[in-house]
Formats: sequence, structure tokens, C-alpha cells
Amino acid sequence: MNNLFLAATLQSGDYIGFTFFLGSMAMLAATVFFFVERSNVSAEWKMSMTVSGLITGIAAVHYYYMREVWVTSGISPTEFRYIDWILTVPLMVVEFYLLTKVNFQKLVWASIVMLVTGYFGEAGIGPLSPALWGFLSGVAYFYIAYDVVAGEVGTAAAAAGGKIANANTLLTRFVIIGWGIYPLGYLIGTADGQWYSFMAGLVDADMRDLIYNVGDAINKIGFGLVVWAAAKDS
Ligand SMILES: *C/C=C(C)/C=C/C=C(C)/C=C/C1=C(C)CCCC1(C)C
Repeated sequence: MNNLFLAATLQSGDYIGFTFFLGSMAMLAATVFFFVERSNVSAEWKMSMTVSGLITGIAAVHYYYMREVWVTSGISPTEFRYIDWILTVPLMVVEFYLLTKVNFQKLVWASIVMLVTGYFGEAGIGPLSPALWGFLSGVAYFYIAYDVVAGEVGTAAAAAGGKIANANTLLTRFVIIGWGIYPLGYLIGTADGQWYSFMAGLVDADMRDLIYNVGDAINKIGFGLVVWAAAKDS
């Protein structure tokens, strides 16, 4: 059987599998939208639109692979997941730079720390427990959230005012609420044998992928739409 037929092995009732398919299609559609709309915004917003399209485009390709892993093996595609994130999350940070022109190096490093420690925790690599890796990841996450709300980026956006400030406020909501749901998926997925193993009793460990899939769709497409709306407004 070739891959085309394997893709058809999505089982009825495999709701998590559904979200992998939905994810790949939604990311693809969003990518087309952002690149087409790029020609309908003024020059200073074109780079932001390009980055929005890259974020969903990279995710669309990863979702294609993740869907394949899921429907053929039922295994959580942790490696593809984190490779996607390590490419797309720094690009999301770049969106803040394109709005505010505040140097983005610290935020890019923080996002890399957040994701590498998260990967070690999920893959069970290195000397720390998943809880400790997750804690380190959480510290980096809070640093990013603080910076975009009240740190350098937040201050610069407020000073710029107008649609820059508005767009920044909307993006920070995604970071606080939208990104905030990922640790929940992490706790569910790594609960087995940990002190928070009660989480495993509440929901199936597979729910991790449902949370990540829904989170990615909201955050990646939502980020791009905020940028697009601000650009259309100009
Ligand atoms: C498009 C992908 C996005 C926006 C991914 C964001 C991922 C996170 C904000 C992950 C955060 C994590 C923690 C804060 C602690 C536990 C480990 C992670 C990596 C799940």
C-alpha cells in the first residue's frame, strides 16, 4: 500500500485523528489566504503577512506528516511536533518585532529554551524529570509573556499607540490564553509515573494531541488574522 491509501485509514471515532486532518487543511488554507492577501496591504505590512504565511505554511507541512504518524501508528508525533514549534514559535516572536521594532533576540532565545526543555521532558531525555523540564520551560514562557505585556515589547507597543498598540494587545492575549493551554497538554501527556499522575486518571494521555492541535490552529491562524486585520486597517 502506498501512502495515499494509508492516509485513508482514519477510523471513525478517532477524534484526535480528525483534528490532525483538520489541522493540515486549515493551515494550508490560511497559508494561501495570507500570501494572497499580502498584495492587498500596504508596503510596511508585507513582511508581517509573509511571516504569517510562513508560520501556517510550515505547520501545514508538519501536520501532513503528523497526521500520517497518527493514523498509521496511533503514536503521538512528538518529534515532528517540536520541530514544527522550534521553527514557528520564533517566527511568532518575530511578528512582535515587526510591530514594535524592539530587538527580538532575547525573545527568540527564550522561545528556544521553552521548547528544547519541553521536548526533553516529553521525550524523557536528560537528567531531569518531566516536571522539572516543564518548570524550566514554564519560566521561559512567563518571561516571554511578561516581555510582550509589560516588558520592552509591551512598553514600545503602548508608546506607538493606535493600531500597533491594539494589534500588540490582541497578540498578547494569544500568548497568555492561547499559549497557556499547551502546559495542560504537557501535564496530561507526561503524567504517567509522575507526582501529578492523577492527571492521567482524569483524561486519556492521548488528549495531549487534541489540546496541541486545537491550540496550534487557534494560535497560528489567529496570530496571522490579527496581523492581517491591523494591516487592512492601515
Ligand atoms: C504554533 C505553536 C505554538 C504557539 C506553540 C507553543 C508552545 C508552548 C507555549 C509550549 C509551552 C510549554 C510550557 C510552557 C511548559 C511545558 C512544556 C511546553 C513546551 C508544552
